[in-house]
Amino acid sequence: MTSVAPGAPRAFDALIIGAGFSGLYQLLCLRDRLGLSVQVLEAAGGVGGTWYWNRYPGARCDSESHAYCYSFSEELMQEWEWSERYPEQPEIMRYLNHVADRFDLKKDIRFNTRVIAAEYDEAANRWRVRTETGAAFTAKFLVTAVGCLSTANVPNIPGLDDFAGKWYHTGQWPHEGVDFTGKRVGIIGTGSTGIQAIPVIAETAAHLTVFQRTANYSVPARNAPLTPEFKQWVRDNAAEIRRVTQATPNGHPFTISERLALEIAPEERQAIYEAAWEKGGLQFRAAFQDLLVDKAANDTASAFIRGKIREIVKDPETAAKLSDIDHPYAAKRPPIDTDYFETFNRPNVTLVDVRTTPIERIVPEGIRTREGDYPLDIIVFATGFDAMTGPLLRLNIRGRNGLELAEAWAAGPRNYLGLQVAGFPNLFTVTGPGSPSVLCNMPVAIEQHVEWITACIGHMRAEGLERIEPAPEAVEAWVKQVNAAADATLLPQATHSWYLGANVPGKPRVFMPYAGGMAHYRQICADVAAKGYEGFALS
Ligand code: N01
Repeated sequence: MTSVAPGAPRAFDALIIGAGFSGLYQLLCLRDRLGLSVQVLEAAGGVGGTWYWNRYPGARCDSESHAYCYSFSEELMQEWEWSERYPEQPEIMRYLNHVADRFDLKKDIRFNTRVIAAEYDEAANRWRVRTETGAAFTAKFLVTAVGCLSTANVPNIPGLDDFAGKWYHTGQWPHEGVDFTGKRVGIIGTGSTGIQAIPVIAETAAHLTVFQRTANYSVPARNAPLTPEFKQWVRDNAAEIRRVTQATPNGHPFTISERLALEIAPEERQAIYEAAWEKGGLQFRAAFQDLLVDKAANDTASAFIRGKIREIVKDPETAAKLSDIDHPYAAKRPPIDTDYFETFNRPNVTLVDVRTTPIERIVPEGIRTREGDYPLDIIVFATGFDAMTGPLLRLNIRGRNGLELAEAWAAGPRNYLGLQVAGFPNLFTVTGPGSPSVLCNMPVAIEQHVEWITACIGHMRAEGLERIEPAPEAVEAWVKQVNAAADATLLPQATHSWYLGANVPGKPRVFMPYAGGMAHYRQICADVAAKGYEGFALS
């Protein structure tokens, strides 16, 4: 479906913004389980959310495929078969299109429809939503399903407009792809995205220059095709996989060891790290229970990975730059990779440390650092996102009495359970800041939120209630809990991470996701509902 022309507002029971993992399932729940009239407004030309936009070379999920999917439908779990240990971007797009078609969702989604404003009309108890094309919609309930990492952060480096070559942000990658053959390419950023893209770009570029500001840990992904036996095991154990993902703090299908890193002999610990390194993937951080709470324990993991970097990278100077990491392991979102460190052994790859020799400007021919010029044909910005609050604030949401969300959150996000903001009745934010979201395997966090929101709206309809919003005291208490949960971990010690908003100049430094664990959070939300939506005002 294409964009709609301006005209009289179209009225629905609920509007959902976004057609990624969250929006699709929220549509299914509100429409098919509650019988509401629902419209999804989606800026992209298709379903997929983050996977629609992030088509950069090497884009692949770091969660294992058998858990990076919906678990609400046994039939869906049985009929879909993933091909590799980690799903690649095109395969995730096929999956989400399959889900959308299987449940007949697309007929209620308006694509190419970017929301530019949403305002609460108190007298009518309706949200009034406007799109870029001037179309208008109203609904009692507004659900944002806009993702946490969907607002590209292109750094404001002087001279970009004068660059004579082409430049791209990984989160807004052209659908037709980019041909690097024979080109001098520069990439800025060594987060999860850069670490995935760098080895793939290096394969075809004439030369790749990597501009690294903060060195990063990475563990091999060990991606591989799934065997027929494993696929069968997944089908046979679907219920158990679901149970494990719902019971673990991070929503992944593996449990975290009970062992403490410092309670065993160094040789035994080394052997455990070696085995985890060989196994690969995000479960490296599950090798010991205390890696994210005890700095001395974390130092052992950190030292192990730095040792691996120095072993893999042949040039000692490059190895030193790559292993000079300034934060605890996994305090920033830990990447996993396929041949990332190995790529620096290629003759066509150069590492530039822009912490010691900062980028001064972009010139027509390339990038100028304090040390000199790097001539380039293409610049790739793997510079991340205005995370968590960015996608919500750009919707220009106004609540009661015209209160802007940007104003309510001027000092950082403040809400209750990451689900609702005081002064914004009937607005629900799927995986909003203050919820586990990005610290969790996302589909697990999404299903929990969507099901909670659905049950809440179902309850309101059953009880004849019209409005729900959090009490200011509940917000106050939750913000404290979010801060306390973060402070009980090493996560805030990575002072420049996007979890803290530190990657976007001027953004308030507030630890945004809830770090108390998904399973614990699920229980808190269930208890709140069981106590008649404690902390919310319903009327
Ligand atoms: O972004 P990032 P990302 N000059 O913010 C650097 C998810 N994800 O797109 O650390 C120079 O992590 C910045 O440097 P520094 C995952 O949750 C998932 O890589 O700020 N450098 C950093 O190196 C992930 O965490 C998957 O000093 C600049 C990099 O750019 C999140 O998305 C795959 C700079 C940005 O790293 C974001 O990852 C990929 C500047 N002005 C991503 N500005 C899968 O699961 C920024 N940088 C598949």
